[in-house]
Amino acid sequence: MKATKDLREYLSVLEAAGELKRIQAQVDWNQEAGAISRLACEKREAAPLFENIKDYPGHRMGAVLLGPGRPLHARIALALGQEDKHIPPLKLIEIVRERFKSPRRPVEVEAKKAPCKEVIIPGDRANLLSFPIPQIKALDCGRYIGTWDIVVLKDLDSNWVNWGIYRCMVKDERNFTVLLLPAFQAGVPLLNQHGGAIFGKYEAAKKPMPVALVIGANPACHFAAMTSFDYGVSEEEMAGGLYGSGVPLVKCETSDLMVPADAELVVEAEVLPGVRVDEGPFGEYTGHVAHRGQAPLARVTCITHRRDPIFTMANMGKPYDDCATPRTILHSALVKNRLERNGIAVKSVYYPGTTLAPIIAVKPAPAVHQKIISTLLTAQRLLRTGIVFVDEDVDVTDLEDLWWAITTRMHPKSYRTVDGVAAESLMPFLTPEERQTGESSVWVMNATIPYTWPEKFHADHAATCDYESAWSPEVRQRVERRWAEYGYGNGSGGR
Ligand SMILES: Cc1cc2nc3c(=O)[nH]c(=O)nc-3n(C[C@H](O)[C@H](O)[C@H](O)COP(=O)(O)O)c2cc1C
Ligand SMILES: [Mn+2]
Repeated sequence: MKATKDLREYLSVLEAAGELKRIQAQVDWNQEAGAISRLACEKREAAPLFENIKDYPGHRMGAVLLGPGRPLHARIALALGQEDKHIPPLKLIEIVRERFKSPRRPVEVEAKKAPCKEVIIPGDRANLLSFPIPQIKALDCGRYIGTWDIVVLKDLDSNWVNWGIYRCMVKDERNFTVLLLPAFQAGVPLLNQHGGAIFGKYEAAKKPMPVALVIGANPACHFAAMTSFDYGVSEEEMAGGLYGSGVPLVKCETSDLMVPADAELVVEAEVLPGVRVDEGPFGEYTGHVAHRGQAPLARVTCITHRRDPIFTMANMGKPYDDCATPRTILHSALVKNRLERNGIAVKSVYYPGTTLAPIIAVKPAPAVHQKIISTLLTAQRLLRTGIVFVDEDVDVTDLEDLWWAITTRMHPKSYRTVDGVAAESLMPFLTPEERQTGESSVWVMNATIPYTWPEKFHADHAATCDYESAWSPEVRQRVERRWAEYGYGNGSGGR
């Protein structure tokens, strides 16, 4: 089945699967919608669609629409067109891996056929505050228009178009901040974020940078925008890969940028060179606040939207939220493909939680672990706090299995760090010095049994002892055949 066509189709798929809750009671955009949707994440309740928002009659807002469900990845599976929301994560990762391998060029549609142009408001009449932009948390510094968004930018000196999900805060009716992180810090190229790298070029040329802030496109587009592809990769085409065909795009009114035609709301703007305003703190995907201080400012040039636009918000915080949940799948697929392209075949990759530290099951071989570390570090953002290597018998999606491997197979003295790697500036563990240099460390845990041990030594001291490994197939077949005869049922157990 294809990925869902637009946000509205996705909402009906969610509702049919018990993953959407329409809330008709009046809810305040100021903190209440934020608190409800965070509690829904923590309780794994259905995603709220607020249909009655204080001060905004007629407006609707969906929250945490790609957040944690039942099971965790239910909404990701549904957005990607899976009929069974219970599909195991490793299967979903394989599906995404294939789709990432077939990017598709977008398809241009005429403005009159683009739903996002049903209403066009020129810049001099535009008012951001006419939309129900939420103050999500008490500790956030303001109202965030861009959380579940796509920030569309075009490189200054090439045809590369970049999509990224970056947080954007409303400053007033016509201005908002975009958290574009500097491409360089203390002279060190970070390239952590492509938007910041592109803006750096405009700023050096003292030119305003056209930007389109897209809200409520089909989920495949947001998935592409939140995946940390390499510099120069087109998220537009990756969105087409995830979507199953080229995504329909339409030209902006006030720039040459192209935006998803099915989006609910598009804010066209210019980011001003040399201007910075206060931004932060903001509750972030690490489960901590991240305060940065200053961010570039964008001035609105036009707003276009669907009739009765549905506003959407993410609610970042301690896992799981709508960053961590999709990225456990997206980044696992990205990394497995990257390793494959570099000639390294691993059995499985999984990023639990915040997607900052992958668990990789790989057959031990000379130098394989170091090759994996090097391959991931060339990507800048795929290895940010640590990495765990496990043997192929470990289920990388099962944290109990992982902890068993770490506590029994990892030699305590093998724990190590790789120093001098690019720091992720939102990490709470960074020291004041590391925030200046942009350099930090990642840890490596090798929870695999050394492949160099003689077979007899391994068999006597380190062979696995579970049902699969400790009995012959004949004995197991007999036990399984007679299972009901012993009085056991067919249930799969309570774990
Ligand atoms: C809800 C949400 C908000 C995000 N906010 C930011 C942000 O403000 N700045 C940032 O650099 N990345 C942010 N990210 C992560 C980026 O989307 C991600 O790193 C992506 O790869 C950025 O695109 P780029 O690789 O083209 O720079 C956010 C992700 C999500 C899901
Ligand atoms: Mn990019």
